[in-house]
Amino acid sequence: MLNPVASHGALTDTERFMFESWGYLIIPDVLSAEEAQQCLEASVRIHREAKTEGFGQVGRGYESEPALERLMDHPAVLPKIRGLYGDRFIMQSGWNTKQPAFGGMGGWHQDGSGAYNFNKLSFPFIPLVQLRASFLLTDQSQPRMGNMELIPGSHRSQVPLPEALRKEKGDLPIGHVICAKAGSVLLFHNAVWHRTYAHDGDYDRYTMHYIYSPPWVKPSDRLQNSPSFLERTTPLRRALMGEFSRPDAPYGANYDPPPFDDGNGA
Ligand SMILES: O=C(O)CCC(=O)C(=O)O
Repeated sequence: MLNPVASHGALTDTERFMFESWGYLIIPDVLSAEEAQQCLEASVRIHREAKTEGFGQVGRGYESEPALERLMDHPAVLPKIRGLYGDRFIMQSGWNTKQPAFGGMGGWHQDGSGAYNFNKLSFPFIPLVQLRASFLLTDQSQPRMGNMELIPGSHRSQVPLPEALRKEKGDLPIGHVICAKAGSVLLFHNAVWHRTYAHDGDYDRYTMHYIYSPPWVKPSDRLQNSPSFLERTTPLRRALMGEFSRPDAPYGANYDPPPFDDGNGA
């Protein structure tokens, strides 16, 4: 199977071309087995706390779980976000999703917002507004392990996915079931058609999704940042939470970029 596999760290020209062509990249071995296990245990805790039943999404887990907080600015992934966005962006949300044991096929969709959908910004070429880094926390190296399934290049399709396919959840010869180990990251464009694939295992599958957006997009997993989280987290993470000061009216004259470790922010 062809795979748009990317390395850790800075976005290369080849990776940029792959991302633009397919709409996603797969970054293997971002987390060690031990780190993935810690994040998995954290995921179980936050879903238990939130009392999710069946398929469920819990936001803000990075505030209470240090293992998940560390993924917000992971050095294997954050440089790819910078490579695609430049230096000024925020982490718009962090959602932890559970695909339950023996969970069925999810519905095909593009990411967006019911309140003001992204296809109102531009159609058919929907802009990059939510760049998602999905950390796989359970093994998904074979199909039917609650994998993500994406349609390569569909973020550039001039026609929507036929309604019949979306309703019936049928298979599609161009659906790419992402097969990767726990600790791998899938990085994808909001407009790529995707769905959660079936899960035949007798255990719950967890994936931690971080969504990065331009700085003028409102966060979607929180109405306000947690003051105690801001107080104890790092300056870079505070900036990613949208905590920066602007010199004037919204974004007119720019603002200082987040304090990236390499000091190269422009
Ligand atoms: O974790 C998953 O299975 C993906 C969920 C999904 O497609 C989404 O949140 O848009």
